[in-house]
Amino acid sequence: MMQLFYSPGTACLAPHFLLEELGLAYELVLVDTSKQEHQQAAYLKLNPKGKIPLLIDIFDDKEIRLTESAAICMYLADKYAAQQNAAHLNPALGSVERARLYQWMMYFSNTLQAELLSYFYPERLADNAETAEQIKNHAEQRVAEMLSYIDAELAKSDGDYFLGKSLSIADLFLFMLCRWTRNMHKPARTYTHLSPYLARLVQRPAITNSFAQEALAAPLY
Ligand SMILES: N[C@@H](CCC(=O)N[C@@H](CS)C(=O)NCC(=O)O)C(=O)O
Repeated sequence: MMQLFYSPGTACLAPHFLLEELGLAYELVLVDTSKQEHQQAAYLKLNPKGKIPLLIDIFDDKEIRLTESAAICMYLADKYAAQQNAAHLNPALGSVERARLYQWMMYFSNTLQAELLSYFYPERLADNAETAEQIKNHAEQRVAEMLSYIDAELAKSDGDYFLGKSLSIADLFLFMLCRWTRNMHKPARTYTHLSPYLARLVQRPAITNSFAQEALAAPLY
């Protein structure tokens, strides 16, 4: 059976939401980052980067070990969305919607997520606590600018979801990143268009089930 290695609330959340949306059978394997389990030999053997998440699946009778949250979402949607009657999660290859999906998945993962990692791990970018604090503050300001941009883009949607009328993996990925801003001075839930959008998403059974399975308590986003 497919396995998702997770630590509550981390970058495993988007793949977790997606596994639930797709209604797939999978096993959740806890690798608790708060106990440094991601740095222990057993996990490093599977994922030498020592990061969460990791997905293990069987592909053409061979085991595939996949890392990078966004890539895992794209892989799962490519492989399973049509099969699970959820083709809407993954617009057709070669379509304008698919191009827009690529654009947003890249922006979310290599720009917003990267900035959030600077916010959460500023000490890795600094030699002392004072500089780390500055880095954290600057990262928070840049995240706020990005959320303003995302909020304005969301306003252009002609439906309830980021790419229009259908839920896509971009929504699941963005929800995860928005959740990570919940303790900032200006969290994603306070933006005009993100506010009702996140409130709608959080009601999806796939999202509530994932939160329950990861034992995450309110505030959820
Ligand atoms: N780009 C990677 C980032 C993975 C990542 O940094 N995960 C964090 C949890 S959100 C982690 O493993 N942190 C533990 C550490 O860096 O020590 C992805 O999206 O999968």
